[in-house]
Amino acid sequence: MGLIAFLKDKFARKDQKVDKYHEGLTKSRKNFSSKLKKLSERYKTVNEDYFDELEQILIESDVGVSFALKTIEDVLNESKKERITDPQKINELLVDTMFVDYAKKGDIENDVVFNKEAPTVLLVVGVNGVGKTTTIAKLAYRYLKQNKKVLLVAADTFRAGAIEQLAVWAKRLKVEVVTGQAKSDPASVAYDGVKKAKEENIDLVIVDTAGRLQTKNNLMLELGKIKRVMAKEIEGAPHETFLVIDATTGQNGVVQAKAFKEVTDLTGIVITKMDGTSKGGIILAIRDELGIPVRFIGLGEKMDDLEEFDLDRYLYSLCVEK
Ligand SMILES: Nc1nc2c(ncn2[C@@H]2O[C@H](COP(=O)(O)OP(=O)(O)OP(=O)(O)O)[C@@H](O)[C@H]2O)c(=O)[nH]1
Ligand SMILES: [Mg+2]
Repeated sequence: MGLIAFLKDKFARKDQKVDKYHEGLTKSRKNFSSKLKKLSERYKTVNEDYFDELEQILIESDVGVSFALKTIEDVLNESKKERITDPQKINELLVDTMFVDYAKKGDIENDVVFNKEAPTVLLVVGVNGVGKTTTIAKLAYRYLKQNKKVLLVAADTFRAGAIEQLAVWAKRLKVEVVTGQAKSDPASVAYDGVKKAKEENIDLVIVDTAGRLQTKNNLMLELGKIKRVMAKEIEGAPHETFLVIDATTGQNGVVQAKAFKEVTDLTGIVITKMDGTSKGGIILAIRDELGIPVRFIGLGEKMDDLEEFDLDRYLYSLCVEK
């Protein structure tokens, strides 16, 4: 059974919740699967032009040029081998080829793994305005629902209003937040946060940081300091470092991820604003070029608009009209 048939079968079952993904990825689906369909309707059998157009559709959905070229080459070889010339079959082969590598890996656990002995510390980084603070609120909401004790730390002392923004979320979520003075050293706020977490048996500490352009060296180095002071208080902290990327920035997100990866150990990526982009292929580009797992995706501005990344749900939502 091809992958699309498998996914249709899987998500036809009522217990498989896919609605939020499907809705959030509407723009991406329209861009990708509708274009594939239109293309297959214009050709009776495939030829070189067909593959060129297919490649263009892939690139336009932001899977990254190298991933697009590699995929098309694989599809071309496979279609020759199997003597497939029917455009619709080629499209199915394309989807299979794009995803078979990832699908083979099986279900990957993206949830935060909690320490048993000490608080788990999660540091959230990224460039300006990508959705770090909102994602933190969403993550806090998620783990509060699982009865975890959560503490927020406002280590963005740089942007006016940032502390207040996190404090407003904290109030709404009914969790405590550790803050410092505006313009004070973010590392010292981070230190106060983990110290308090240790004293109060907190399960999860989420540390918000200022948006920083990957080209600003001093700000990038500041992340190292924040990490060092936290590790002094809790062994191995931060246990998770999530880079937040705005899906609407397209390939620039890959550039950001590469730069952050150079200066700090990232354990995961959160892709936000998937609901606002037609270029949902960015997830594949990130996975292909960086090898860092996409752990969560943001599908809106509300507290519950965060979903664990799940390959099957993603593929289904990108490729299948219900
Ligand atoms: N549609 C949509 N909007 C989002 C999502 N995540 C965040 N936003 C919006 O993006 C804007 C910026 O979000 P913030 O959380 O303040 O971003 P930030 O990275 O903390 O910004 P700085 O602290 O200034 O660097 C806000 O208007 C959010 O509501 C998402 O998944 N979907
Ligand atoms: Mg922020």
